[in-house]
Formats: sequence, structure tokens, C-alpha cells
Amino acid sequence: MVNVIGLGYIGLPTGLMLASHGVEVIGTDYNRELVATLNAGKTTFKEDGLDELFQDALKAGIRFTSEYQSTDTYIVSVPTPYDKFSKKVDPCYVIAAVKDVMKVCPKGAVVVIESTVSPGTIDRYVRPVITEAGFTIGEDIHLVHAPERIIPGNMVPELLHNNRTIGADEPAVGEKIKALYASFCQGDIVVTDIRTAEMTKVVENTFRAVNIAFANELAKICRHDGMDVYEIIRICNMHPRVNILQPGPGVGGHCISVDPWFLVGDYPSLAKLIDQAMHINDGMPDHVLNRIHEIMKEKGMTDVTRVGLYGLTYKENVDDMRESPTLQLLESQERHLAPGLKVYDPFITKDVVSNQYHDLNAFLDAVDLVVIMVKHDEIREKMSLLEGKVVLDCHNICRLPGAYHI
Ligand code: SAJ
Repeated sequence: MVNVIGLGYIGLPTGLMLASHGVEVIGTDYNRELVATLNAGKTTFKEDGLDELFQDALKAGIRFTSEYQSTDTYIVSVPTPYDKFSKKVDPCYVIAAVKDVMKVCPKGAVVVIESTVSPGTIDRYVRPVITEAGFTIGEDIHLVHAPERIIPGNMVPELLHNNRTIGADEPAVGEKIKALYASFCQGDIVVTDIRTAEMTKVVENTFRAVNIAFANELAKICRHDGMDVYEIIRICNMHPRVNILQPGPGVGGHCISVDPWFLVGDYPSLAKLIDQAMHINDGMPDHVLNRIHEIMKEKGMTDVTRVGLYGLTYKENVDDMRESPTLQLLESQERHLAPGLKVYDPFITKDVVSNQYHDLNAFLDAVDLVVIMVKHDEIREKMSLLEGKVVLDCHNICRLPGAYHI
């Protein structure tokens, strides 16, 4: 039986996937409200295919609880935030989870860490927890790192098809856990050591962060001299060895905007390019604010309350607001003492910021300048509603004449 610890964005779909492929699974989360919701037959976030998967897993017998189970396999998928000052990974949730596992696990158990951690975290923080509990690693407890790789918005297909990395101290244990994931994963599963697995995960997200920063820097250079960055990237990407990502209003989410900082935090004198890239991406919401001011000036607009931000989530078609560029922009706006921007997002039904609308038409009636912060399908499909508005399109999706870009 597998005890999945942490039933969030990664633990829940992973547990459901295992259960619906014949593995006995119990999901544990210390958040009793979340467990109650799951036990009431409801999922806790929106994701294509998740509800169907949930039903399959329920039929297969998955259970949810706040208690840790005594079993032979644990998958720990709790959050790993970063410390905003030191930029280092904050392993407190992983440590707490492993401590609790140690209280109930029998000898011979395998503990799989799925949470993203920086290279060396397992050596520094997880191994001591196990040895201090009186176990010998490699004899009593076997350690594995199997970093998740799925992208919010496409989680279910990616769980099924993405290649995976398994890091283990002992190759035989690595193979055993590989077989467990292979119950549902149709991609290639590579078995390596733990530190390599830790590093590959952080490097994958850093690659993307640096590439997005490059695109954002190009956008600023092109803006400065009146060139079309999108056309330039499109043409460059026709070269067989060039693949530039897209500029945007900033980078959000719990991965690409966070994980690269682990390398900056751990290797400050070495990770120079990464540090610069992260600052470029973090500066994008301010760049959008500047663009709003420039456009208002050009259009003779003075009332900031007639400006609306479309989108609050960190990217399109998800309900996840973690590190969202819109939230970063609103924070920055408050620092500059010019509050009043209006906000709307079809995926955010609760009130989370001031001046938030829950109806697209009411939002559009209240503003003259619309800033497309997130390219939800809704706005792509209803673009004609923006006719007659001034539009600042941060994603190059608006084909209305006169739309501004970042
Ligand atoms: N973004 C851009 N320009 C682009 C692509 C993305 O500005 O060309 C922005 C998005 O708008 C968003 C942010 O970057 O704000 C990140 O979005 P994303 O869709 O690129 O990635 P995440 O954070 O949702 O998921 C990533 C994925 N990692 C990689 O693609 C290397 C996913 O596979 C990981 O599982 C996930 O991080 C994670 O958990 O680490």
C-alpha cells in the first residue's frame, strides 16, 4: 500500500493515478478541511480530467485521512517554499512529513520524496531526520527522490506520458519504485542517484526561467527601438537550432518563478546568469505598470480606476494564483501609492483583491483600458468585446487594430 503524504496539486493527482491503475493508496493530509472535501466526493482544484480520474480512483478504493499510515511505501509531495531573503529552499514541510512518517513506518519502508528540493537538501535535512529516529538508511529505510514534472493545465495527460527521473541510493530500490510509477506512466523512467535527480529537476525549471527572461529582455530591447519582438522570435524560431520562449507580464507559479532561486541561494557567486534572469522576470510586472502609464499619457487618460487587469491567475486556464504576475503588479502599484486598478478573472470566484469583478461585461463597462495579463480561452473567444477599448496585450493574442504590447 502506498501512503501519499500531501494531497495538493501534485500529491492528489499522483495518488489518484496510482489508485486508478490498481495500486492500493491512502492519501494523508494534515489539512482536515481538505480531507473532508475529498471524502465528500469533491476535488479541491480545477484541472482537466481530474474529476473523472477522481471517480475512477474512488471506485478503485482510494481513501483520504489525516493520519499517517504504517506501510511499505510513502510518497511525500508537500510544498517546498523558498525563503524570500536567503533564496534557499525552505524544507520545513518535507522535514515535518518525514518526521511523522518515521513515527509510524515499519523497517524496510521506502520513502519517496516527490517535492522539488535543491541539490543537497535530502543529504542536509532528510537523512538526519531518519537517522535521528533510530533507523539506518539503506537497511531500515530506503530513500528515493522522484521529482514531479507535470504542468498545471495539462496534469493528467502529462502524468501519463512524461518521462520521469528516479533518484535512489540503491539501484534495486530505484527499480522497484520505477515499477510502481510504471503502473501508470508510459514515458521513459530513468534511474539515477538522489543528488542528480534533485539537480535535474531544478535545472529543468531554470532552463525555462532563463529562456523566458531572454524573451522578456528581447521584448524590452525591441520596444525601445520600435521593433516587433513577436515577429522576430517567430522568424528566429524557424532556425533549426533556435527555440526562444515568449515574453510576458512576468513569471508566476510555484516552480519556474521559485526553483531557480534555490541555485542562486546555494551558489551565489556562481549562479550569475540565473540571478540576472530571475531579476528580469521579477521586473516584468513593473514594466507592465510603466507601459500602462505610457499608454495612459499617450491617450490623455488620467483616471487609473478606468484601467482593468484581465486575469489574476499565474497562467491561462488554471485557477492557481501562486506568485501570479497580476498579484505582483498590484503589490507594486500599492507601493507606488496609485491604487484603483480594476481586476477580473473568470477562474477566481472568491474576492481576493480590491476592485475585483466577477462578471466580464460589468468589468468591461467599468474600464477604458484593458490589460490582458492572462490568456485564458475566455478572452480569446470573446475578443470582440474589447472593440472600442484601449488594449495592452501582454501575450500577443489580440488582433484588434491599435492594440498595444509590452
Ligand atoms: N511563461 C512565459 N513565457 C513562456 C512560457 C511561460 O512568460 O514562453 C510564464 C507563464 O505565463 C507562467 C510561468 O511562465 O507565468 C510558468 O508557466 P509554465 O506553464 O511555463 O510552467 P509551470 O510553472 O506551470 O510548470 C513548470 C513546468 N516545468 C517546465 O516546463 C520545465 C512543469 O513541467 C513542472 O512540473 C512545474 O514547473 C514544476 O512543478 O516544477
